Amino acid sequence: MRALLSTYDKTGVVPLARGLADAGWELTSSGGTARAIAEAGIPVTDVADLTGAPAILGHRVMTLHPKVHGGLLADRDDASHRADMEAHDIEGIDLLVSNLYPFGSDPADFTHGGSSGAIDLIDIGGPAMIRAGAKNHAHVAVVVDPADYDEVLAEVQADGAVSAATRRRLAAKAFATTAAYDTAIAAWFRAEVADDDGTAAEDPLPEVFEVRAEREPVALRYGENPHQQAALYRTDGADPWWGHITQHSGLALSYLNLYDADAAWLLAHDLAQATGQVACAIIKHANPCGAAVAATPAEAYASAFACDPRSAFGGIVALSVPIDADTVEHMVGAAQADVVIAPGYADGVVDALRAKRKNTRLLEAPAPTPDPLHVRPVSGGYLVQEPHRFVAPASSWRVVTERIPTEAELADAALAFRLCGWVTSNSIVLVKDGVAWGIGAGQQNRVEAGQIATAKADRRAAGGACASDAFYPFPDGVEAAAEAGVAVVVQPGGSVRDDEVTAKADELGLSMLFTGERHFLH
Ligand code: 93A
Repeated sequence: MRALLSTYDKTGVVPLARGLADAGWELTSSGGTARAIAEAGIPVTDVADLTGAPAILGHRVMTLHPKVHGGLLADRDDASHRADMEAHDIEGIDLLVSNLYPFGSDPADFTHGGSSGAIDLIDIGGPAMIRAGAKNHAHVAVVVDPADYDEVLAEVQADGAVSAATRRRLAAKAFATTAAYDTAIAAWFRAEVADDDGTAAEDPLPEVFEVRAEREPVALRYGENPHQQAALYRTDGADPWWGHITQHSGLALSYLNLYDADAAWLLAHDLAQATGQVACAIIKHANPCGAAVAATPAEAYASAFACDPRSAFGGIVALSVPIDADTVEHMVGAAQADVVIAPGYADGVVDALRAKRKNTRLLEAPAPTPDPLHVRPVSGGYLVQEPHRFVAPASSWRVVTERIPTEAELADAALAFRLCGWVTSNSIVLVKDGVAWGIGAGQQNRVEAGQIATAKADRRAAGGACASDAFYPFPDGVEAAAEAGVAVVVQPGGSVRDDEVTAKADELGLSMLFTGERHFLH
């Protein structure tokens, strides 16, 4: 049995080679991989000795040879293939172990065979072998992920070969990997071309978008976690905002980048539309860690960032209006964002941001269009509902306490309640003067959501508003709000203990509003 090993990421390759050699397999390997294996004292043939052709063109042509591809593609059950193998002295390859040049990483860090630069990060020989072996999975096992080495070696040690079922599974993974690799390259080219001629990439993105999310250094490789494969699909007939992105700078988009960018984009637009002001939202793990409305983008950004600077690191920043030079001054001094998304960038802004944060993905996107339905997967199916929306206007809310809120408090209450609807339940949001100062997200009880919001706000919401996405079942939630120093509490109402909760608000000198509308978000 013969294995061909050609890996850029050499993780685990030596123990795998040793195991294969111990099981009696012959090993062939490309230059650097062969060196690593030979240095460990394991017998290995350099692919150049197999082909009789040295690596040429600065290693651009190394494994691209009929003896390699013949060995990978030959159907050993086909007499004519066997005759060709015989005639051309081709030996079958039973196992291919390969992973690719880290396209999408910094070209300055890449030197391989004397070549460097973005173009030379495009691996040609590796994908060709992977696709060839995966096509011929009836005879060849293709391993593209060091995480699969142990399982493959165990099968070899137990049975002398890799099973047909494993070969099939590995082939599917192999094609997913090369597809993701090529879509990352295509995305990079699209951005380069748009950059060159100064136009936005006008073509909508392809049906299957370039997201098989990202693993550094190989772009667009996985889903929420590295062991999950992923892709983004467009619903038939939908024309989502992300289909019209122009990416001005930064790394390729990952699964979570897109998920969080969607949340940020929808929230920024909803707040802008609801308040008539400029809105900024900063998202981490699908929840806002900052949100503000203001007269200018610089002010909105600075306020949103001030909410929770620690959490904003690596976040997704969305602004409802184009980003101007003033905003950039705040941004370059603030924690790095993974993604910035805006309807546009003033002259020089992209260059200024790119110079400071070359990895940050700078996206220009049209306004989001509402989906007619909200679809969420559950095991074996989908839950479908009308999309989340706010129906009851603030004018319909009821003051239930002795104290009546002021106009300014009402405005803060309206923003806080709106925001609460965009925060995973149970959620409590504290707002003062158009800025969220405390966001408590995703807690299993409302009191702790309030405590988190109160701690984060650190008295900065004093005199402002506290919103709860659902009713307070007990008076203790109102006590947490009072500790934040807010003047008004806004909540749906509807608990069997509404009287007790209202009495507590009266006792603490707070105003309280019932909206009559719950805004759970899961
Ligand atoms: O430059 S290439 O596209 N030309 C090739 O013929 C080729 N064959 C394998 N890159 C090629 N590879 C890649 O080299 C593999 O995909 C792998 O990432 C890397 C392993 O090279 P080495 O063994 O010399 O470290």
